[in-house]
Amino acid sequence: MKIRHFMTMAAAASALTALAVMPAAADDSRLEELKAQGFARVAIANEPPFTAVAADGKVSGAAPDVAREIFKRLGVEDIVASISEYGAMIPGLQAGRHDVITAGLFMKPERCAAVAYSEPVLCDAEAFALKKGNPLGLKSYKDIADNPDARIGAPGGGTEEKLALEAGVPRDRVIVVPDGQSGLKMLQDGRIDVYSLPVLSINDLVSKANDPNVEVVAPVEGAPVYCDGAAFRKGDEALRDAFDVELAKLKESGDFAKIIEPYGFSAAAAMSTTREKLCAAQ
Ligand code: 6CS
Repeated sequence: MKIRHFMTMAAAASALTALAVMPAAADDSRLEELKAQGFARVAIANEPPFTAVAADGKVSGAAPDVAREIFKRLGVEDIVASISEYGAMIPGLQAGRHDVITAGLFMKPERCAAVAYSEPVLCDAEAFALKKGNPLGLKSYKDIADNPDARIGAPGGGTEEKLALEAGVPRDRVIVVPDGQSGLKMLQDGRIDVYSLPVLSINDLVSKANDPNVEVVAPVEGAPVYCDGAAFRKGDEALRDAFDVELAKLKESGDFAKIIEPYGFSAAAAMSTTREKLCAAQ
């Protein structure tokens, strides 16, 4: 075998060996698709301060603002939001109607099984909006279950609906409410006795309502503090991982706090926990 030929064979063998041990390049095809698309389609609920859509269509809120900044750093120019009920967000993501959910969709084991969450972004406890003086003495979801007259309003497919049902509130006393304004109106009209959302959402709603007959109970006794993450489709883990790299840089640099704390969220709360812990919590 001529030396030259031998070297070629040897070179080919060593190249094949090198390829065999080289980690497969992360599949960044989805990110390349979004870059080419020029925007990421995000699902939101329009529940300030987590997410908000102004009369002129401008999208804001802590979750979209974090996502917009991260996607920009990834080379995806902008985000385009569509409003969805919480219960429809994951099916919409799985059906390809959204590229990511950035809505304060709290991490819970059953959701963690259905989507690929980023690391934590927004954390909050739960709250009640109810009649001034809290005439039924409602401080927990169990209090609502124990009072046969108490009706609770909560988002369809949302965490508060699930907490009420798990506390034993019968289905016919858990009223699905599409949005904050409807929930407030139903409370004011006496069609529900308590409306439940996360603390910052209830505080935003009640402070804007400026109604002396409505008061807030927060935090709801016995209810956990939840954190959301950006929720990606299973299979888009490479895109999620790229998002997480930029999220970690944002947290490290202090820019994360600059985005979310003016909305009332705590950067320290999100940075004190992890997706692994939140997805494992029972
Ligand atoms: O993740 C959820 O289900 C809850 N998250 C927010 C931000 N509002 C209500 C909803 O039920």
